[in-house]
Amino acid sequence: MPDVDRIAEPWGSRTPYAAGGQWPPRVDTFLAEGVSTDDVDRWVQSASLLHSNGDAMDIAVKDGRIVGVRGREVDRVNRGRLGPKDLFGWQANHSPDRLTRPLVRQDGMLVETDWDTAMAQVAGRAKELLEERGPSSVGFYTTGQLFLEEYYTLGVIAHGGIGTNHVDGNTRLCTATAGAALKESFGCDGQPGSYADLDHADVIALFGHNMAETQSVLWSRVLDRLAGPQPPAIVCVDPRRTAVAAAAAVHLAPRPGTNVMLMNALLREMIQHDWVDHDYVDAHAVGFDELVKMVEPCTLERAAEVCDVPVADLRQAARLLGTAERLTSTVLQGFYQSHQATAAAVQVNNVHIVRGMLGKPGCGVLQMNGQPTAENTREAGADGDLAGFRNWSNDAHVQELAKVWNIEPSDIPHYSAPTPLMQMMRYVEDGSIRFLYVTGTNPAVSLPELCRIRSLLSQERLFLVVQDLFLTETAQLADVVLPAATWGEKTGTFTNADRTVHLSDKAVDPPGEARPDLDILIDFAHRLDLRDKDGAPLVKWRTPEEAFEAWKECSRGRPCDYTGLTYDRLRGGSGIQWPCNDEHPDGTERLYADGRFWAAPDYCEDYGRDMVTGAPVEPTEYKALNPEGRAIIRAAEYLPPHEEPSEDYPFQLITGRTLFHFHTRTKTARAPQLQAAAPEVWVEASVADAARHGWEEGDMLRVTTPRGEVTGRLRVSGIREGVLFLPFHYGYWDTDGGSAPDGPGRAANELTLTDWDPASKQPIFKTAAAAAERLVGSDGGTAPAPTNTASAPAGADVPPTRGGPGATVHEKLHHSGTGGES
Ligand SMILES: Nc1nc2c(c(=O)[nH]1)N[C@H]1C(S)=C(S)[C@@H](COP(=O)(O)OP(=O)(O)OC[C@H]3O[C@@H](n4cnc5c(=O)[nH]c(N)nc54)[C@H](O)[C@@H]3O)O[C@H]1N2
Ligand SMILES: Nc1nc2c(c(=O)[nH]1)N[C@H]1C(S)=C(S)[C@@H](COP(=O)(O)OP(=O)(O)OC[C@H]3O[C@@H](n4cnc5c(=O)[nH]c(N)nc54)[C@H](O)[C@@H]3O)O[C@H]1N2
Ligand SMILES: [Mo]
Repeated sequence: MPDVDRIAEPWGSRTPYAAGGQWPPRVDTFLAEGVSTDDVDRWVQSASLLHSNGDAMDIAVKDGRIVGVRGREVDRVNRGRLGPKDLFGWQANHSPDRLTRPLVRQDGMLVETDWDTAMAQVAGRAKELLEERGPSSVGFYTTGQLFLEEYYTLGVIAHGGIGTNHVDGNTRLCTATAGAALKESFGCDGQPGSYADLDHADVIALFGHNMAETQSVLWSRVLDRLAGPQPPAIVCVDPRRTAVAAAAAVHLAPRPGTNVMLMNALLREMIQHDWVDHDYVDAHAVGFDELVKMVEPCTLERAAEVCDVPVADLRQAARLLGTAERLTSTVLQGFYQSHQATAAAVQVNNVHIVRGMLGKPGCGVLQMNGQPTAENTREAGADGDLAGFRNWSNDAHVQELAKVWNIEPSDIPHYSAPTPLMQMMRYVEDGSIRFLYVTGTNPAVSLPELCRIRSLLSQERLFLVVQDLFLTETAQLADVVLPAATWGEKTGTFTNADRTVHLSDKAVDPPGEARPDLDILIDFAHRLDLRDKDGAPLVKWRTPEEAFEAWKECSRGRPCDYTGLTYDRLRGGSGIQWPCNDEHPDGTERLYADGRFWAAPDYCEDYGRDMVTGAPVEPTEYKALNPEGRAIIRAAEYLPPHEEPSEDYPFQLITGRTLFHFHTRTKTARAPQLQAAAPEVWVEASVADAARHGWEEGDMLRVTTPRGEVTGRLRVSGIREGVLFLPFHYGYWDTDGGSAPDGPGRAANELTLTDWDPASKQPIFKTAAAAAERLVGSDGGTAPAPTNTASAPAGADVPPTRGGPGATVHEKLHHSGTGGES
């Protein structure tokens, strides 16, 4: 049983395996200092919360406190492995600065109060506004980090009770494009592929996805394939030299914002060589001819120029995609957070449709999620869509939902598409939304153009409710702050990026008076006296399990059918993939195995949108285009990014994440091993740009856009020339007392722009024009950036990132026929 420093070696020991084999187990355990396995009172089943991979784990409990975690060997997702955030992140639960009592604003200050007073204010203000201004004055902004039961309850309250169309999740910033791209191509959300496809693939292509850092356990699976017989070839499309790029057979590092051109050229090359499964396309798809026409002008030479990528590399990538026998693709923020997000993501679906590579082992497309429960936000309708992937523009779907909720169809807002978050913020700005209830997200750090966001969230006329664990940057602007229980302190289910449903059981009590989000939402519903059409309470459940049972009924007959699952079935073994029902009692590994899609006009979730204007496709138009419910090949023309470099702002700025932190760091900054690995913001620039400007590792740089500025030390990394990178984790809050040490000036979103993809409405975090200048020299210091990630130094001698004894993790390796210990 090796002991491994899992900050220094984030992916742990290798367990190589061959194509088509079973991924060998490896059980990772981390316990607090001084605690041994014998000391643990009980192990409570859960799954990881700090990304979308759904690594199954057991929580170790001793004397009513969480003292560690252990991976679950039986689970299909991770077979016992855990990533650095899984291993160390739980320590934040016990942070001394957790919120333990509700806070209300009095004479400008937030002061502690009791639950009754706080909730009376929340419900009271909502009622007043509903009477004076109607449902459109009320908005809800939630997350991808609560549980399914909580989203479903929130959706029932907002859509079924209050009747507002202003409901969205931070999934809008995250996986709105995953949902949109799946709807465009297959008529419905739902991940076609499965993680098990990685076991079979001979080519694995990652499009704008730094899997090594953002789904580190899934990357271990790829590394184990690479270390075994018949390794797959990796194709990486990313402007940074990530660990994925380093492992790739071909690394395309395009100019940010040129993904559609790149994809069109790859598709054109595939069509030219006739690497097309014509039988599949003829039988199961519409739109192929339009694609052929659209990509015709996009030669490799033209793409090489626009994307600034060598022709030979494009050719090699096209050959790999075109001749793979089993192709698995993943797509994430490098595609989703840009101006043609949906159009680009859809081209990856097109590669799979054109090659007939869907629904077979090794032939998956994974339009990834980012957050642990983002899938549930979308299924349950907390992102504004109607629960159960129902189509808001199909009256029959609205009627069906009204029946489930026992209300009138006219009570459910469906007169127009749901209001996306950035539009909700506009309504807050112009004063038509007067009440905003924020759960589990920190928009004062995570939304673009923070200067604007701060000013509109702190307006007098807006009543802002923030439900969180900590007094975040956003909570500090609130009128009422509600202390929530979190993972480990409440029970619920969640679904990862490959449709695997896990149960997370309560392990310990929440601190002080903190309450589960579900309880708070139900309390809110009762105080508003929301009722169904027979006068019974609209929200009829009290416990998570009752909420789950209610959700199951809502999901019945829909693609995300949960009717075959129970809490009991989810305990003890592996997570299970939906749909799980009478027809698929053990869940469903891959969708569309029979070439049949959920795209029939009367069943589909969405009729799609024009990917350039964003206008919804009319039902009649959709019926004419796709009467038989086939896969839809949607072609798109490349359009240049909206904000291009200029003389004043010569760089392209991209933002994103690093391995050791999660988002705005409310949890990972409170886990010492993770915080130490990346304690402060930094700026990345290329070797060529550093040389040109005479900059060196550790110099203090100021990065500016028309929206604001950020200062941080320079890391000269393997990023492409002309591009700067900033991690977006660092707000103005800090761990040493929740104050604002530097004030604004370190959050990447001071710099980003208010703009979005027309189809998915996902904001653009990955292309902005920026300037950079040196403020002071390095003085021998280095950037506070990890050395074993995409931020690895390109040349300078920087001490390697280590966790030390406090980061030692036990790994139990198995010796079996399929793999071995390294
Ligand atoms: N460690 C860690 N893991 C996480 C999270 C976290 O905060 N920390 N968050 C989770 C969440 S919610 C999400 S959404 C996922 C996100 O996971 P990822 O999408 O993998 O992460 P990002 O760093 O946002 O972006 C991925 C890559 O896109 C590249 N990129 C930027 N611009 C372009 C472009 O124009 N074209 C292409 N092709 N690539 C581009 C960047 O260089 C970056 O390496 O991670 C999840 N996992
Ligand atoms: N510049 C830039 N900006 C970005 C991105 C980027 O790549 N670049 N990525 C975007 C993406 S993909 C995402 S997902 C967003 C993430 O942005 P946010 O959602 O703002 O990030 P988090 O820090 O995860 O915020 C979650 C909040 O929920 C709280 N919380 C945790 N568990 C619970 C719970 O059980 N109940 C309640 N009530 N609260 C809880 C946490 O303390 C935290 O304050 O950021 C987006 N913003
Ligand atoms: Mo995300």
